Amino acid sequence: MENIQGWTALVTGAGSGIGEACALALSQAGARLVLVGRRGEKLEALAAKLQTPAHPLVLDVRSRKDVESSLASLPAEFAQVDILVNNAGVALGMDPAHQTSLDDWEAMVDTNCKGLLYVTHALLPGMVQRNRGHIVNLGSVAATYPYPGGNVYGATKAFVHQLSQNLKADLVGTRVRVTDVQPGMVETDFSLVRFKGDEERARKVYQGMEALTPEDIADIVAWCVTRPARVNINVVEVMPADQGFGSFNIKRR
Ligand code: NDP
Ligand code: 8X3
Repeated sequence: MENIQGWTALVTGAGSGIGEACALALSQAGARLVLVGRRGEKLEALAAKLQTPAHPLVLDVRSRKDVESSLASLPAEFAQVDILVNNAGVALGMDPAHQTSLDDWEAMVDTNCKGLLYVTHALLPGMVQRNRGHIVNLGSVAATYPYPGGNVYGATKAFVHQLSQNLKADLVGTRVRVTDVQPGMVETDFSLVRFKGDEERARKVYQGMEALTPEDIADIVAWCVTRPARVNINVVEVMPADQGFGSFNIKRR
């Protein structure tokens, strides 16, 4: 088992949901944490709960300039990032493609794809140089299974999947690992954000079924990064027992 005691982990979107649970789990496993997100108060509150040193970093991953400068000037004790959890991500809207806002599409691409790239590009060379690292990307079942209204959100997660596989291809022979964790329904603020603060609509998504918890996903992330160094978990797809697959949607006339 890989002992990550004293390693440095950077989690994007650490202020809530899956990111927060991952930060807690990695701290419990002994890692110091860089906590990235846009709401400083959430990051500060989490830092106060962790048992290991933590550095809250207010940062919008969509800003290439800010990502580059912030990650190049991390305090010395957090500068050598060993574990990157690319978790920050959004789904915005669930309307059919011809009725969506281009701003929403662009925000999803900017966050889920480009933001993830900026952070990865900043941290990967150091991991390779030190010959130690693990990038865990938060993908989704939406990368594989289409659903009505999933249009660009699913496409961004397909990007995350293929990028993860291609990073893995480039990193063969190094001790830098890459994992794509693809959850189904996890009860977080995800749907509240997707439906722009409509609490009633967000609640209905998880009504009458038992969704996964952020801790379920954090448990998987912690398991992936603590496998022996020779083991690379490429992909983990996970759904609630209460979630399954739909049939083809046939329009009959
Ligand atoms: P949350 O909305 O709780 O978490 C998303 C986090 O990302 C927030 O903490 C948010 O913080 C942060 N974030 C969003 N945009 C940015 C940005 N531009 N820069 C920095 N941080 C940002 O939802 P989840 O925990 O559910 O989502 C986490 C990841 O898991 C996402 O990538 C999502 O796509 C994925 N996922 C979620 C599933 C689910 O059912 N919940 C299923 C499959 C995958 P802040 O607003 O403060 O910046
Ligand atoms: C989130 C899971 O099914 O809502 O990525 O798209 S789903």
